[in-house]
Amino acid sequence: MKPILTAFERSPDRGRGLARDVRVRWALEEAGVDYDVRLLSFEAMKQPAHLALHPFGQIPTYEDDERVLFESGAIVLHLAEHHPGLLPADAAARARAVAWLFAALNTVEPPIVERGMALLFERDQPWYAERMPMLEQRVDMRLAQLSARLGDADWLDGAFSAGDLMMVSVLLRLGRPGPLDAYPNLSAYVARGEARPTYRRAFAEQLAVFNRSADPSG
Ligand code: GTB
Repeated sequence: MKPILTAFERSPDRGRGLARDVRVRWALEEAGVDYDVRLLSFEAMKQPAHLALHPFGQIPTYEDDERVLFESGAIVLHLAEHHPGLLPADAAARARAVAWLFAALNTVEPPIVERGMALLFERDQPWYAERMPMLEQRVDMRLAQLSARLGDADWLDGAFSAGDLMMVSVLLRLGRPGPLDAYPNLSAYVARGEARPTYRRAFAEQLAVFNRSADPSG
């Protein structure tokens, strides 16, 4: 059986590639694994059939002959561990690549999500104007640190790895124009990730899903 990924039937980002199935699609493309997609409405995500796969009723999930996984980080790590190309062979370098994957998810993504949620859902709140500079500053602090570490390297630690795949995916959530513009090396880093044919295929696949949902006759 081909692995099955779950994704939004109609992504609220309107095909901008920001939902977390895209990072898994990208990892599948990097791994050279052909896959099927089960598309879900918000309602279907909360039904028992999907809750059996994902305790929080979200996408993405990943199923193959032997396992069902949820959490985009766990899925990407699983793919990276079982296919060549996303983790270095050397044990110490491998551990560092995994550390970058966790850093993307646990250190860099949370302030980015917090800022994104405020921009989307809190604009009408009386405290929005007061809170926003703090959220921007938290994102900027991480970008400054990441920029200093990346320097003029192409990738975070040697060759492209699952850590870069996840970091680029997370940074893409900032949108452009946006906070990345102050960091030319990070902007170039994200552009390098996006330029990979594997990312382009992953992006195109999710966009095709959105376009079909917007025009089911087309
Ligand atoms: N920690 C989990 C993981 O990494 O897999 C988080 C999974 C998650 O947040 N899934 C979201 C979801 O299923 C979709 S990706 N939400 C539905 C729900 O919780 O009921 C998050 C997302 C959603 C929308 C946009 N957007 O429109 O721009 C971007 C990202």
